[in-house]
Amino acid sequence: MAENERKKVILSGIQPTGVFTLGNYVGAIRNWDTLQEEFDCIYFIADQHAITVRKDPVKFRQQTVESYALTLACGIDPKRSIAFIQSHNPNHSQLSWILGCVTQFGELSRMTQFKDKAAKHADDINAGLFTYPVLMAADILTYNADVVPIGDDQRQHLELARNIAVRFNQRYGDMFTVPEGYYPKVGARIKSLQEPTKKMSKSDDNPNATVFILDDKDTIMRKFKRAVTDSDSEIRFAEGKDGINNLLTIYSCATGKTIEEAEREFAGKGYGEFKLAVGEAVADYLEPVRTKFAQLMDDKAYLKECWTDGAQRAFRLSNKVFTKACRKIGFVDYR
Ligand code: ATP
Ligand code: LTN
Repeated sequence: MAENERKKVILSGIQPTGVFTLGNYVGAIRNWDTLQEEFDCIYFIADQHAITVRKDPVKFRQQTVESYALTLACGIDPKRSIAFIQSHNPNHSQLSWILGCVTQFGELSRMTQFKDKAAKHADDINAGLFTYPVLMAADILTYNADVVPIGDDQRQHLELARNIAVRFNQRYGDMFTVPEGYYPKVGARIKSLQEPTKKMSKSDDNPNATVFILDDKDTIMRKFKRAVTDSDSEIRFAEGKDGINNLLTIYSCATGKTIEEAEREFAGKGYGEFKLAVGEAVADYLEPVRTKFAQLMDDKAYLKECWTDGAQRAFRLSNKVFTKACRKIGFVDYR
């Protein structure tokens, strides 16, 4: 790389809404880890996004700390990357206000996640739930991030962030980098083990639907044994075989084998045997994360040191962009 060429900036966030799932890990976080080699990476716990749904403060604080520890346990190196907690850097919400003024009501009304969450929490359809994608755009644009690794469900939000960046640039002159999404080829949408047409989600009410990355081996095996399949008996990836397709995808992600290799390995074998093999593979795959998490949670002082340093570095970086955006729109300079 030439000296004057900057490394690309990668940025992503995850909500501290509970223990991360196998879906979060495969669809997002394990890619965050690999990308650290090549890029300048910024990763954060999106606690401001999480309060769009009502939370118990004590539990929420604990979950935010655990989520931060989990990202480190999943391989994020707080020295190589900037790893912090969103609310520790005020520039996100400051820029969000500005971006909200170039975002249309109609655009936000079309967000499917808003419609889903509004239906699910009909007694609390707050303004934050509605403007959430603007805050997400600010998260990304305040660092001029080039690439955003996310799962498939966040595609629409990223598209909006791109539109906001383009519109701002047209109105006020070149300012923001228009970010690209980075979606894993396999595993961009891991499905629920119980309803394999739905995505695997942290907040699913059915405890057998979701594998959490801190589940012990017995729990993982039990969940896979109960996974919904189909009335056919062939282990192959095909239209209409959602349960088996999901298990093949999970097996492929956990072992590094391709879907075709997995199909060959299990040709002629029964669903029961296959489910056990997927369970074993996932338990082995997640074991190092559990061990590392336990070590990190034993050292709160270290965690605090990491997120404080992360927030300071994040603030310095984002402040350059934020200050420039303020000038562009005509706010009076005071520095
Ligand atoms: P919630 O159930 O609270 O909505 P979630 O499980 O959808 O949570 P998020 O914090 O919204 O998790 O997502 C974190 C990251 O994980 C995002 O990049 C998202 O795209 C990705 N992700 C979430 N669920 C899946 C899934 N089932 N498969 C692949 N990636 C996923
Ligand atoms: N909205 C995302 C989390 C998130 C995010 C971001 C992801 C908040 N800000 C910026 C990428 C970039 C979610 O719920 N998964």
